[in-house]
Amino acid sequence: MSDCIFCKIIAGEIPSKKIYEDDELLAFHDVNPAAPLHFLVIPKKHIPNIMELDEADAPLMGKLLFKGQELAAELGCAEKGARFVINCKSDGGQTVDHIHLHVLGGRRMAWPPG
Ligand code: DGP
Repeated sequence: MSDCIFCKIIAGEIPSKKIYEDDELLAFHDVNPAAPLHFLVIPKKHIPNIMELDEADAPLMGKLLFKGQELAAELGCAEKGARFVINCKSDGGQTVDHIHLHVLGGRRMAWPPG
């Protein structure tokens, strides 16, 4: 999608600190980290938010979640864990309309979120 920041990151038009890439997924560090480790995993397919997933997207989202787990473990969170978050639309606090998994680690998280 031409005006989507994350599609521009996928296309290389906006730089990012890339962690992982394959034909379906991209992972990169969040520009505004909320924890010592904070990265995003996104599908290359432009899906605006979790409410707009089709059933056919289920394998892709499973792969995305598993990649988030693998990368979190590789980046030091295997023992103590991490927070895995997908914000959705305005009440969910979503600011970029391209579905993304936040992975936050390296500190103890509070619950419930604000
Ligand atoms: P959300 O509020 O769930 O939509 O989170 C969007 C996140 O995306 C937010 O934590 C900041 C991050 N972000 C926004 N623009 C950029 C960017 O240009 N580069 C990177 N690396 N992260 C971005």
